[in-house]
Amino acid sequence: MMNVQVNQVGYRPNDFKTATFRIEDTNSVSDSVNLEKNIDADFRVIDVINNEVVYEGKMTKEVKSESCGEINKVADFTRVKKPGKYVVESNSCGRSYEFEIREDIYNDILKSSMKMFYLQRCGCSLKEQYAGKYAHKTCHNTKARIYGTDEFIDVSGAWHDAGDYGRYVVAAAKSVVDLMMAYEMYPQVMEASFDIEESGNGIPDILDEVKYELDWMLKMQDKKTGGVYHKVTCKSFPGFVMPEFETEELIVCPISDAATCDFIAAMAYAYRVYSSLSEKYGNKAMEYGEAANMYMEAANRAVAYLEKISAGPFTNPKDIVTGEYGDERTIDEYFWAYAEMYKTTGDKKYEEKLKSMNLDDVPGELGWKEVGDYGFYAYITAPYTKDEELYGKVFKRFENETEEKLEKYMKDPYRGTLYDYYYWGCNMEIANNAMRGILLDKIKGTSRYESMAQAQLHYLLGNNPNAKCFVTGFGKDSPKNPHHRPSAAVKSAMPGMLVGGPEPLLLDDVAKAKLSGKPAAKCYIDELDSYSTNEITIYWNSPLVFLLAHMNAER
Ligand code: G3I
Ligand code: 9MR
Ligand code: ZN
Repeated sequence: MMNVQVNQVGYRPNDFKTATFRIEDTNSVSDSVNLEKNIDADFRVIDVINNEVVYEGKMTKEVKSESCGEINKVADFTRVKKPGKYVVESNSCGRSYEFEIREDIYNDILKSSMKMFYLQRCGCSLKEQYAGKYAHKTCHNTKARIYGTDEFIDVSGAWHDAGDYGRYVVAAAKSVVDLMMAYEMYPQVMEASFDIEESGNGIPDILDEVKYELDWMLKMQDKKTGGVYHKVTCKSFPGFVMPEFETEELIVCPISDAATCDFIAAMAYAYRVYSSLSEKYGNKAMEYGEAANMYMEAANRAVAYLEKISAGPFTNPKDIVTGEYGDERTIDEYFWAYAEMYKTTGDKKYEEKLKSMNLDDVPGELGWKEVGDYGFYAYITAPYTKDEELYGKVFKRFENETEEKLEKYMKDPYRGTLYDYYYWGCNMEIANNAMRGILLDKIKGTSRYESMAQAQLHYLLGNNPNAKCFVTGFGKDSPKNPHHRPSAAVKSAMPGMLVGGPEPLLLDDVAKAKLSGKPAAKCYIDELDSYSTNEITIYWNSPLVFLLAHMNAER
């Protein structure tokens, strides 16, 4: 393995840039034989085209990282700004991969990570013109049985969740909201086409893509009660086939609180975005305005449901083994739902509901399971008068959580924000932490978290202890065998997908067999069957899109 890690894709000229040198691998004798401790104090950046040293600098002191099982030094080369091709090197660690500095370095990866959503579309056929080798016939378009009944409903549409073909409401909610946030914060960047069927219709592709998911979510709402079904999948996972070959009966699982709350949050959010489009894009946007009204009505009906009924937390019915997305504690989902309703309507009744919750019981996070930070952000940015006490508390929570990440960032030699907290899908946490910093900076008008945010992208794209660019199809060494059925079926990794990353609990057979004894941050393996480390999901890509939009914005 290389001993010098950088962002393998590269940097924009004005980005913060650091490289991480592995001075010693405390976990493996064989990897550290030629590394004499303390030899390196200096590093160089070399222009590989002219073979010229363009920068020399001093590394930091040694940093010991338990979770990586390494002793590292960090080299800052932010001052190298000239577009070109470079490597970073030191006497004893050798060279990094070659990387580029270029103004538009993140254009392709942003497009590709956005195109991923189109390629995950369900309930339609994907044409070769847009999908290349991932084209497929119409999938999952038969009516689905409502669990335990003889009633069948149409729930076609959505994006396939992940490496499997399930469609889950809580996962959908996070994804659409991240993408809408990216569009709202970086409209110029996110108006770019990513070459889908709707391209050229005068409306940004991202809005058509998100609408595809939102319109499916509408179908997941029970017409009678307004409650929202948790998920639709078959009873179990299929083999590694293209989606149209998963033909078992589709089953809609029961309504849950979490799905209903997340649905409200996403729909209330979508109303704000889609109702205002005709101001920007004129008559072309008429039908989006009509959709917006449907989203708002749907949100209201779901609120009415929650006011009458509590469906409680979801657990898989006994004969269904697909992703559970279970959650015992849903106070954060309630907080998010009512905060978005408040932000959209200004109706004080929603603020009253927020005030009645004990904030200490509301977990933060920007996940599928813990969603409090979305609620905090919505309340903080709601354009209405706010209860001073509640506002103060919410703001503190959001700020404290971001500060905790900043501390971890400063301690971690790879400049990630996990430090010692690695779990299934933790690459999402990396992207989320960048997002949280960016949002807080925006609220406060500061740039305190900017270097942390940028470093999270550099981590994901190669500056990490696994020396991997975790996005398929990019960088010098990216996953070739993601746990993703279409990729496996056509024997080629679909590009633009962020894999989950290290999971030290070793939760699949490959991980158990091949990762045992590794330090936490290195419990990752690029094998098809390692679903706990090498799967992909829509809600890991969505914060990546947000971060890439930020990186591409005018700076
Ligand atoms: O909530 C706890 C937290 O309190 C604790 O600190 C942390 C540390 O281990 O764990 C947290 O729970 C984790 C949970 O995700 C929430 O992040 C569990 O350990 C972890 O095992 C669980 O993994 C989930 C996995 O399904 C298994 O349930 C992933 O987040 C989730 O992304 C994944 O989702 C699957 C779907 O079920 C099916 N489709 C594919 C998708 C991706 O693998
Ligand atoms: O492919 C499934 C993946 O999407 C899930 O995240 C994972 C955990 O629920 O399960 C995968 O399916 C495997 C199943 O759990 C066990 N048998 C092998 C399946 C494919 O590897
Ligand atoms: Zn499908």
